[in-house]
Amino acid sequence: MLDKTKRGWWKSAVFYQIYPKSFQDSDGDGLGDIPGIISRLDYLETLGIDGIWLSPVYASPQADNGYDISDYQAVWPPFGAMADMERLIAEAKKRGISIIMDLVLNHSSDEHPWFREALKGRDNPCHDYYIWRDGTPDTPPNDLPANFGGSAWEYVPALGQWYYHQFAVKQPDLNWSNPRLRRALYDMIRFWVDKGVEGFRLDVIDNIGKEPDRKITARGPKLHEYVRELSREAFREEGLVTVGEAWSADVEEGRLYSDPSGRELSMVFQFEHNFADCGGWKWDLAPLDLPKLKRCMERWQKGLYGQGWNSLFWDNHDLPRIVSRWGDDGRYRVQSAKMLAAALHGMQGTPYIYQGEELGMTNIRLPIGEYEDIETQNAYRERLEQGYSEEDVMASIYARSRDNARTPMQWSAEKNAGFTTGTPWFVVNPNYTEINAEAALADPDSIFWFYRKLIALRKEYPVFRDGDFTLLDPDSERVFAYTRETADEGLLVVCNFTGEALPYPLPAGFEGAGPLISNYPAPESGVLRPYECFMLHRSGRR
Ligand code: TEU
Repeated sequence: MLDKTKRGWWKSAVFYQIYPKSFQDSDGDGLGDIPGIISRLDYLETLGIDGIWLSPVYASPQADNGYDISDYQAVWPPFGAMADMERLIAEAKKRGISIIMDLVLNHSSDEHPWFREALKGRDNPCHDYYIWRDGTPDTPPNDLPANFGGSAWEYVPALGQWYYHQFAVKQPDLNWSNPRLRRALYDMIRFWVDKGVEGFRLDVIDNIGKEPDRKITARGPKLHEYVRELSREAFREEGLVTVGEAWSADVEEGRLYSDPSGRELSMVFQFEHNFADCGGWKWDLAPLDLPKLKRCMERWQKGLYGQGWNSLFWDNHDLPRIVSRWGDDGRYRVQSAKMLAAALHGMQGTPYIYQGEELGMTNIRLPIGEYEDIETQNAYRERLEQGYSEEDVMASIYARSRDNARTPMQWSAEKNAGFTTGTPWFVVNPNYTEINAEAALADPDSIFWFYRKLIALRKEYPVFRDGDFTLLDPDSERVFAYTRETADEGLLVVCNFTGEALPYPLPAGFEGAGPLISNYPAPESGVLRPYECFMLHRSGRR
């Protein structure tokens, strides 16, 4: 168990993300819930993780699966009661697992009492908690688009005003320039800290300083001032871990968020690597550009070394399944899932495992009517309007829809993958009969046990946390290899990103180094087999 009284304990930690709706149902209503999570804590303890990032469980009309909050201090009843949340925090703590809650501070639901009050009139004290501009129904204040399609402005006839929403119409943006609003948010955070929550993931934190009149959405001029105040006022405890989700962050911004002085957050959660297979935005498919991915990783590894802290992740609830994306979810599913895990977990940063990633869960393909996600549905309509063919649009959705990550967790080969005894809220991937936790636990060569070993290695060898990073053979389009070095240790990570066997001479300095982990039974000198990966470890600097 990690000693969480140690400063910066989260630098040696591995977190696991739970998307509550799809994790485990306990009462047969087809929706995952908090008692269901509690029943799976032993499984997570076996995996060896140190904390859970819990996607939102707050009261919500669920227009965006809980990222539209109508009461920050209540649990959505289908997920359970406040007492269940308290039990989850306590039961997790017993197993050395911290609960990290998801804080959506950029916007609320339009069903939040603040917004309902705001609608009552311009003089209402809550009116200024949101962002309003006067106008007539036919002309929005400007042409800023919402992330989920359409205009970012919505007209309210009774007020003769438009309100700003960066995401769905039902997610009005909060006005961070109002000090009373900020205070109300800090008080709400303290409520959860007092309940024993040990950290927070901050949803789209890069948007809170927006200035819509100047068309600045992310990285507004007051962003870091706000983050520092938030940190001072709400995150006072030394041990709290705080994670800033920032799609807009480059390395320089990453350093600000995660400045080791602690004046902002513990770490940044950024997405630059996620664009290594995109023509432009996420729907524009391109083959993986491995040299681009490696250069991106190198930039972050070097840029934050000693000057900040990064999150390491392939998957989350907004991204497709990595084994389907950059691995091979057919013949080499097991090998490639392990290879991708090794490539990521060898780097500096705090790794996040998204539920089912440790089983090698895969993407799905559905008729458009069966997708649940608001972003997917809106993108489908908009891309058709923009003139893309139906076939193109569906190819993008199969590859990139957020729903790829949101199918129920596959626990066993029983009905509905053991997720629910009722009717699941969202389709279960039919491959659950083969890919499931029960089968993985029973097979010593499974992806699950490989992840467990990676997590254990990070705790055993300080080089995982401290080593500096050197990218080997940057231009190779097939192999991702790097070293990590401290004064006392050397680590070599080699990953074949292809389904072909390749000649591969061992880089100098690692002859005779001990094997730590690999996805083939025994090494074969001079070649890398399809999706082969291995890590070698050496004591002492070369
Ligand atoms: O995501 C931030 C965000 O920018 C995403 O909406 C992103 O544009 C999209 O997922 C790319 O596919 C966070 C949450 O993680 C996401 O689930 C929420 O929908 C969003 O904020 C709004 O709260």
